[in-house]
Amino acid sequence: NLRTHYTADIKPDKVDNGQKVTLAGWVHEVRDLGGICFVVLRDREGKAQVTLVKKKIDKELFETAKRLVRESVISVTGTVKFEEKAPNGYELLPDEINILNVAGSPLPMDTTGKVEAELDTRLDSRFIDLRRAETTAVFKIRHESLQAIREFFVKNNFIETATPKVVATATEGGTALFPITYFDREAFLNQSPQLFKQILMGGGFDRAFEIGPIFRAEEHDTRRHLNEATSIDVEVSFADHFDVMEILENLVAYVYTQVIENCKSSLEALGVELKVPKTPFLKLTYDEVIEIINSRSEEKMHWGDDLGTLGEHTVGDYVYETTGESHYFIIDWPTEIKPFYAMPYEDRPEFSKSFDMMHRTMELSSGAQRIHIPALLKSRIESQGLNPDGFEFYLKAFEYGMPPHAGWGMGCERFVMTMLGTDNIRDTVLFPRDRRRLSP
Ligand code: ATP
Ligand code: AMO
Repeated sequence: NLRTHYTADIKPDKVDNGQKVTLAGWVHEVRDLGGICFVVLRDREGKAQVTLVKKKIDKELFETAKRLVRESVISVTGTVKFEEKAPNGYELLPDEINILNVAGSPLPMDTTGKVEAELDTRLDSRFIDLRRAETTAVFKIRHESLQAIREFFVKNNFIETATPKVVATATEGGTALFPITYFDREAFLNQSPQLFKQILMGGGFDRAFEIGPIFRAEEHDTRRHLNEATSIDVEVSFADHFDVMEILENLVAYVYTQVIENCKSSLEALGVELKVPKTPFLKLTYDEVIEIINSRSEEKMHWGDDLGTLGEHTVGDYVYETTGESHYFIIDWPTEIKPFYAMPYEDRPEFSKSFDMMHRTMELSSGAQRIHIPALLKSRIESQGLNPDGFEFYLKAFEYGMPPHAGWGMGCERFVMTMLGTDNIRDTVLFPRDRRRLSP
């Protein structure tokens, strides 16, 4: 048996004092004090101190321990001794140390946290970086978030779907496509499940969600853009934008609750104290947002402009100062700056039934009630300068009984990033893809 327990499982309520256990992991540190040698073994869940007293132990075992190379993989069988002075309240008195693989040295980066590595170095050596407790913590929380998101959708009667990532058309104007060769034709990596999730509404799925990759050939190099991101997508029939905003804010609050409940040690490792956002989130109209920006910021904004980064921060700060909350919605955007599928208000068609869900620091999600009337949809595609021929497969679904529907998409990485206050979106992806980075 290479392992019987994780280091974190050795607790008085689970293991007896004096019990034999086998731990496995990496050599975090070796401290040879002459008469006594401490080996710190690290696994996914934490660290354990292996204590070897020279006078009491087999000479060869003591020599093996002393000579262990940092970050080598070992398995240690020994006796548990609960000991208050030891780092986790116990130490392991070994009978056997099994070296499973020796690590080279010097290491490409430090794992002890004594030397702060650059993000680029960390990403280049992700296999080492992931051994750091802070990095593991981010991905445990990302895992818990996705788990909670699925749970929320299942509880709320959604069907999980998977739509193609190799497609023939664009969906989101403004961001570029990655072309690929598909046999003898040109195809693209999908920017969003948008068209497919709408077709599913025509198919009667009623409430559908998807968690999957989206690809955007955005050339800018920012702290919040990736070229491959994970999108959480939702579409709901017989619903308007207000209905799906309510689903979104409840989802956000639910995930925060679950992470607080289930990720205590990860949050602690990151020094993050989470507070569940209060629902319902504040809703500001686009017009109110212009007023806030123009009265509080140097950057002037005209009707029909998209929000710049400075504008986003001005409004985010305003909301935070007045409500103490980071999340809010911007609703009723000009129809002309939203994608073709957003439903205009019947009585004031220059405004659309669309929204962005914002965090104080950035946009987290966009959504809208969709156009379900085929003639209107076709004319909106044309007036955005797109060719309806490319959308034939999509438009067809609207001709034979498409219910009114609404939905949204939220970037998983931005969600995790804002939750944890991470500086760079690349910290929330195992192997980020950006303009420069194509491997690992
Ligand atoms: P979406 O997710 O809908 O694309 P977003 O918040 O990512 O929304 P985009 O429209 O993608 O915003 O990108 C525009 C934002 O990115 C603007 O806020 C702009 O300030 C910022 N931006 C665009 N190009 C650059 C760049 N080269 N350097 C820094 N920031 C940029
Ligand atoms: P939008 O283009 O606003 O809307 O994208 C939705 C959300 O996806 C995330 N996101 C990104 N995250 C990291 N890097 C990127 N390059 C990137 N691009 C997008 C953001 C963003 O808010 N079809 C609509 C959604 C809908 O209406 O259902 C859409 O794609 O968090």
